[in-house]
Amino acid sequence: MIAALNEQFLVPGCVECAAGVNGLPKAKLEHGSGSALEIYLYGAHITSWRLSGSSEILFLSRNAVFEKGKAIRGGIPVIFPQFGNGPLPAHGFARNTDWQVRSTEVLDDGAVSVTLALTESESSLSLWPFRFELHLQVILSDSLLIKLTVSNNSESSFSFQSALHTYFKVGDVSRISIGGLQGSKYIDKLDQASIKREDGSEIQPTSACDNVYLAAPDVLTIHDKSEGRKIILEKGGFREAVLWNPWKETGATIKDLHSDAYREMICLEAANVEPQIVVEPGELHSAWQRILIKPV
Ligand code: TA6
Repeated sequence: MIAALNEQFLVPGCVECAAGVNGLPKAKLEHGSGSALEIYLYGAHITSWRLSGSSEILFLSRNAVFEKGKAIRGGIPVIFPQFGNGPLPAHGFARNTDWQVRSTEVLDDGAVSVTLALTESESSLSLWPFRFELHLQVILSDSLLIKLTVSNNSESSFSFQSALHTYFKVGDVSRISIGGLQGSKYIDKLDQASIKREDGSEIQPTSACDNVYLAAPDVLTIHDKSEGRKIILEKGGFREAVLWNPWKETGATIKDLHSDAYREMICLEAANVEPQIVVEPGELHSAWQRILIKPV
């Protein structure tokens, strides 16, 4: 399978497919700036991104399970068509499904691009009775741009939720601050889903948090004092932003999180949670996030 993938999609020095953990196929992307990324076809799941000479930017649990039927813990899970719990499996089925490579190329500006696709299957139709096509385009340069397009190939409209559930690696979660959310209304999922308003200009997590910021600003930051860097998350077409850290007690109940993993991770997620996005037959919806890293 790997040989066939490289036969069709190898871009020497830029994109190469390889066997990852447990033999699961992945694509390795390399950019001239020294930036490198890995994405598994299973779940179209980015598991690693690092800049030249920098440490890993994404958190990946040392207990992550690379097996069909279980989402990889960390990296950037692709959430579709449901966010969180509901009638479908938690966070939907896209992250637990094999995607197909659709294209690989070097763009005019030298950025390295791979597009993965997912369409309905008997399994997805049994859960969610709609024909669709997802495209995840990953564009690697000295920043990371990810575009998620949802096409409705059904005879009727459908509504969905989506997210790029990014796990950022941090030096020490007690020494980070999240900026850009001041004044935003949010659902506090740890306090009976009560609606609150963020009054802090910089959020410094000191305990478990699970907040869905509604119609959140499109430029957010994570200041990681331990790593001496600022992570900038820009988004478009994703209205919400989700901030999550399970902290010590809940973290200890999550089997595929290694011990005390909460200390070295923060999830800041571009998402569409509520209201759901409605797509008419033959129409599509696009959303994107770009992550930039600045030394501070
Ligand atoms: O995005 C935050 C969240 O919805 C939390 O409520 C928590 O459940 C987290 O996602 C992880 O979900 P998972 O299904 O990957 O364990």
